[in-house]
Amino acid sequence: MMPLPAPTTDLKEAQSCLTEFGVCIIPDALSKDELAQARFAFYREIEKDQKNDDVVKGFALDPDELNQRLWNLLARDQSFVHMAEHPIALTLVRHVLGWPALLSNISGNLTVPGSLRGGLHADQIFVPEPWTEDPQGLIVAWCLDDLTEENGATELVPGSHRWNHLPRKADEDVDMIKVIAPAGSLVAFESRIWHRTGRNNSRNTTRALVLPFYTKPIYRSQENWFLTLDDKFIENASDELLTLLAYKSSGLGLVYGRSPK
Ligand SMILES: O=C(O)CCC(=O)C(=O)O
Repeated sequence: MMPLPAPTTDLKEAQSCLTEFGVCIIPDALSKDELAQARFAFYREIEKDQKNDDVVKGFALDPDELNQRLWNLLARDQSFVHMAEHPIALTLVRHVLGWPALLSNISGNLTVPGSLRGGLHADQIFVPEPWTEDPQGLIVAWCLDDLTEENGATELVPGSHRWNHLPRKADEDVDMIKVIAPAGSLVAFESRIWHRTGRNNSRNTTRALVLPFYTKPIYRSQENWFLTLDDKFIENASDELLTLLAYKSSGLGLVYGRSPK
């Protein structure tokens, strides 16, 4: 079985890891201050959603409602906007997908003691098989807490991008590796990689991940940005972010033949 690649802060090496293993791990991708702000905002939003009966509970890939998803992080705090357009993330996006690319979604996933493991899947679930040799998406997981042996670290199969198809069932029996990484790390994997949320066996440790998912520009986004973001947000967005949100576009998604912005 292919091991995980060694963590690296060298972006060229990280790109090679993505090509060879389908995954790369970059420690210290967030500064201490960035991590503290994002973590504070994440747990603040978790609390808010817990008090809000309108929030959708549960998610297709999750076996129960214990672990908690946080939707549309862009609208919740600037620290998540920063992650979506972070230069390291976009360097990897350009390497794997080319440019322009789209931000399909940016959500959070919190495992809590007792939450079970998620369903095995690959993220380009919307691409009909047979898949081509090039990935259609990239997930960039930002670790806001340490990912440990016990607290539900993401589990994945390095090299499974070469299999070029989805797992046939959510509980398929395959050897998986836990991604153990300190808070502040970035774990990126391309969309053909088989993976799942780990089971949180810890006594009292939660595990927060921020999960921006990017795709090639020919796919509809998971989040409907035109409805979920307000005008003020769009007025203040950078050109790169406007491209990622399909507000700056050519060929597709036009308004009377012009880019929306
Ligand atoms: O939270 C995790 O560890 C992985 C989440 C995941 O697999 C997903 O949302 O597609």
